[in-house]
Amino acid sequence: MRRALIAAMPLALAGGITACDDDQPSAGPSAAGPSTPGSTGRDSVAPAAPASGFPSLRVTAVVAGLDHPWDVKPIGHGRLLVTERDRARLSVVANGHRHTVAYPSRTVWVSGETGLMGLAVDPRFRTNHRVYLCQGGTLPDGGHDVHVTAWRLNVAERKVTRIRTLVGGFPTSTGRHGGCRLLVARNGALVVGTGDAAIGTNPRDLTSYGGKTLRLNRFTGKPWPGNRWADADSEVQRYVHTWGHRNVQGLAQRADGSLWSVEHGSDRDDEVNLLRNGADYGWNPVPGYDESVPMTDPSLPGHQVEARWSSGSPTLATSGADWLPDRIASGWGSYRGTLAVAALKASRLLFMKFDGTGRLRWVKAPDALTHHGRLRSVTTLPGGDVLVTTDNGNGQDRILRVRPQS
Ligand SMILES: [Ca+2]
Ligand SMILES: [Ca+2]
Repeated sequence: MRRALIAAMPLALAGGITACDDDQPSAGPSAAGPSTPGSTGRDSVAPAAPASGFPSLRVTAVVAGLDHPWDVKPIGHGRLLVTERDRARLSVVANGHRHTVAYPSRTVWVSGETGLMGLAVDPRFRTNHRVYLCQGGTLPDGGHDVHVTAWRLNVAERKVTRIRTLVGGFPTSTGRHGGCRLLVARNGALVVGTGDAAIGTNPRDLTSYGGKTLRLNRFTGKPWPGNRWADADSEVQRYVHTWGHRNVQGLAQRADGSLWSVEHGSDRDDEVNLLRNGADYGWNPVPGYDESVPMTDPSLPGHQVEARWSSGSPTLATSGADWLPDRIASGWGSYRGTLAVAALKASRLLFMKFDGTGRLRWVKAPDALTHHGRLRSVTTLPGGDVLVTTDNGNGQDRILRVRPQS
């Protein structure tokens, strides 16, 4: 695992580091990364995917006419809730049609990669109608933050009413590296993945919300009692679940309960990480914002957790992710139980097979998901189909539904 990291070093030392960006619209499909994920980087140690057992995939558009959709979640009866980042628009999609939900879009601070981002639906939505949104905001002093707010969707699904802001004051700069992914874990905790706001000291500063995953009570907004530093003097530190991240763009919980994150690399090494309470993921881009440092730097004090998958160079700009069903009856064949990861720059969907210990076995990027441009978020539906959002802008974006063909 270490070998490929070292192999990537001369690139960094050669200077001329240009931060990949990540989230800047590029040339779309033509900007695709390597056609065979695993041809570079640490994943090269993984065996090739099995030669057979993969069903063909049927990809259909659920809805079109979106602009940078950031997250999509089912709310029952085939209906979907979707956020769009730059328009700061919240919508319900039903039967192929979209309607706008009344939501105070004007209060959202939209800048660069920040706007209306992560979305989570309460597990008890059917009775409490609660949803959670992560958005940029403007502070009373004119500065900006990123914060997470609980809302109630009315029965007609036409408007949301603010319940309370659960946690906020996440650092910002230009809007770059604003996070922000949400997940309600099966233990009931709300998990939040943040970005480092392109401020070098944030990831290792346990009194900053930047470059972390956080866990909190989704009703009270209080830090999750199981957090490693739940009793810390620092209010912020009580929320910290993991630290040393660059820009967490994906969160997913495996059937075994383990939590996984996805983040963008700098000019190399996008990462998929297996999250452990209190652990350090090794990003420390100082002094200033020095992106030539490794995505996981073991020379830092203490133990830094290596990624479970890393892109090597070039990056693919991996973003949202979700686990596929593990049931044989799901029809996913050899894809079942894989982590499906959307890639923006590489414009594809990566299916990553990890064994029960979390070791990478193989990666496969089927052709059926390489013709849709940049892909941002992945949501596995209760029935086993997968939703993927495109991120090409200009009002041309769609939510795609991916279904294995039997
Ligand atoms: Ca790392
Ligand atoms: Ca160390």
